[in-house]
Parts: sequence; structure tokens; C-alpha cells
Amino acid sequence: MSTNPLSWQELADLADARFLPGDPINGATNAQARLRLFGRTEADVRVTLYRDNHAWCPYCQKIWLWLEEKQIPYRIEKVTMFCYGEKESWYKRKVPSGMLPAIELDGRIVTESDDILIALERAFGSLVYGMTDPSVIPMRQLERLLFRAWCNWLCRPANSAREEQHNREQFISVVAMVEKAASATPSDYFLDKFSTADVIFTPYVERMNASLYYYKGYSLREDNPRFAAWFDAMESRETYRGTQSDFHTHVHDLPPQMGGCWENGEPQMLVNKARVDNGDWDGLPDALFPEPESARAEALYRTVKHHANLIRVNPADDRLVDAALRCALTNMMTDGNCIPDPGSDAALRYIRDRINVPRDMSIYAARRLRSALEATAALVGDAQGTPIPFNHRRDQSPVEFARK
Ligand SMILES: N[C@@H](CCC(=O)N[C@@H](CS)C(=O)NCC(=O)O)C(=O)O
Repeated sequence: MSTNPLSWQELADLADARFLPGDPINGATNAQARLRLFGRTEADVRVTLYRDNHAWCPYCQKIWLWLEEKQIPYRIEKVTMFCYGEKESWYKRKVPSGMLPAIELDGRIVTESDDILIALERAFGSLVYGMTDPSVIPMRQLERLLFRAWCNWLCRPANSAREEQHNREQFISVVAMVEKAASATPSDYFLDKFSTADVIFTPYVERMNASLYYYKGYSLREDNPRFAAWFDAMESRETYRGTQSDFHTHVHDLPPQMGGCWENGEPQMLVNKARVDNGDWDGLPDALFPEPESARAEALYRTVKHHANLIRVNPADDRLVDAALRCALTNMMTDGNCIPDPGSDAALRYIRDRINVPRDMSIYAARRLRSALEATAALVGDAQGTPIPFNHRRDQSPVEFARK
């Protein structure tokens, strides 16, 4: 028998106090904070980080992770990327190119992520081994080599099966070089301990893992033991988990940023693509640490908080979306079987496809919410939401989302 959806108030009351988000300013690394103090005071803040609204920009993640690891007090100002909206004029006055990231350090603007890290090291000391350390420089070069091999394979259409195979082999040969370099020490990190070298590799290795799984049927994390150990080690760090995104978010935010991502149409690729888009998301190699007990509560809290905007930006009728979303949350939180109104399937899948990690919630919370939305949608049909655009992501315009 079907139960009625709980009201927004009843849902809010289900939020378990044990699992409410901690202090964004002094607590664990999170994507929502606008100020990070690590127990210090605002008078100690010397740095402002300008990063993109959705935490999509890889070079921003590099600086973000570094600041979190070093526990440097900083402010966060969010800026729009070209692929989803118009660059703020106040930002263009500071940084005429509009490029991200940038920092303001003691009143001075610094751009270019490597120069930013070097400036931060001068002000606050290096993260174990610094940018110009003789052990880090070859790792930085290797990271760029891997990046280029990835772009060649993923972001350019191959003219023949032979070229596709060649690009794949090229990438895998650079992966082997990285695996070999990482094997020089027994540590699971790139050098003998966690350092700047790991921060440098993090953003693109995370994006390679996601995009090659989805567009090429290749699992960087599962097919390479050193990378597997490295991902596991990174996931043991609260700092990394706070910046970590998931496969679904990356595979749909990368195409407009990279100028396209090309599928190879192979059987494994088709299986992987269907799984990332439609589930089952459990066990995907985007996160392999144990699921925190708080995942459902976090998903509930974040959705209840933003439900008015979620309903308003959905192309379907507001009342239909309101009831259907409450049904999905009721299903996620109770054993009740809440069947939404006919026609809710596309509306629920529209939301499922636009949950962003870590912008909206952490990786396991997103899995719980996506699973509940999909399971609830499947109760009434198989209609999909408006497709996610490939050439731009103006469906994610922060202006549109914030409008009252
Ligand atoms: N070499 C630069 C590259 C920075 C870069 O490419 N930033 C991209 C975002 S990841 C950007 O700001 N693009 C403009 C935009 O998308 O608005 C660095 O290391 O900081």
C-alpha cells in the first residue's frame, strides 16, 4: 500500500541532530563555507580564494586542497565560469582574463595555480615538499605528461579505430610511467609522504578516473595497483573527501570545459555510461571508503534546505515536483512506499541528473539521494528529464538558481 508523502516540516523533523552538518568555518573541509578559520580569528585571514561556484574548476581544487591541508585561514569568493554563465564584472576588474583560480594574498592578486602555490609557500611554508623541491619537479612534469595523454585520448575525436587504439596505448604507457615513479617509495602517496606532489596530481587524476570510465570504458583506479592505493590513501583524508567529486558530476561538467569528450562506443563503455547515468551507483570506483552513517541525513538536510529552488527551476509543474520530491525523500528516510503522481518520473530524473558533488552534498549523500529519486521515478515510468546539455551548462546558472 502506498503512503502519503511527508510534509516539508515532517521531513525537516526527521533530521537526526547527530548528523547535522558541523561548523562550516572551523569543521571538516566542505564546499559550502565562505570562510575557513581552523580555530583562528578573522584577523588572521590573509588569503581570499576565488574559485568557481560549482567546484568544477580543477586548478581551483588544487589551491583549495592545499589551503585545507595547511590549515591557512582564508575567505572564499565564488565566480561564474563561462560554460554556465556570465563572468562577474567585479571579478574582471580584479582579473581581466576572468580565469580561475586567483588568490588575493595580503592585498595582492596572484593568478596561475602554480604561481599561486609558490606565493602561498613563500608566505606560509611548503606542504612537506614544495613546488621547487627536486623530488617534486619531476612529478609535476609527469602530471603534465599524463594530462596531455588524457586530453589526446578523450578530448579529440579519433579518425579511425587504429587512432583510438593508439591514443589509448599512449595514455596507458604514461600511466605505467607514473605507476613506476610512485613505486620508488613504499608509501601509497607519490613521494615518501603526503605532499604537494599529491595535491598537484589530485584534480586531473580524479577527472581522468571519471571520464575514462564513462567515455572509454577504462577504469584507471581499478586497473592500476599504485593508483588504487593512492586513491584509497587520499580518501583516508578528511581534506580530500571534502573536495572530492563523483563520476556523475565530472562526466557532465567536463565536456563544456574541455571542448568535448568523445565516447568510443565499446561494450564496456556503454555499460559504464548507463551505470553512471542511471545507477546502480553503489560500488562505483569514484568512492570506495565506507559509507558514513550520516549519508541519508545529509542528503535530507541539504534537499529540505534548498527545496524551494529545486522545485522552481524544475521544468515540470511546481505542485507535481513538490509532491514527487517529498515522496522520494519519504522513501529514502522511511520504510513507507510512497508512489508519486503520474508524470513525476521525468521531474524526479531532472533532479537526479543535476545533483552536484561536492557543491550540494558529499559523495555518499548524493548516492542515497540519486538512488531514492531513481527508485521513486521508476514507480511511475521511465521518462527521462530534459537532457543535460553537452556544449554548455547554463542549466546550472547560479543566477537562475538563486533567483527568488
Ligand atoms: N594555467 C591556469 C589554467 C586555469 C584555467 O584553465 N582555468 C579555467 C577553469 S579550470 C578558467 O578559468 N576558465 C575560464 C572560465 O571557465 O570561466 C592555472 O593553472 O591556473
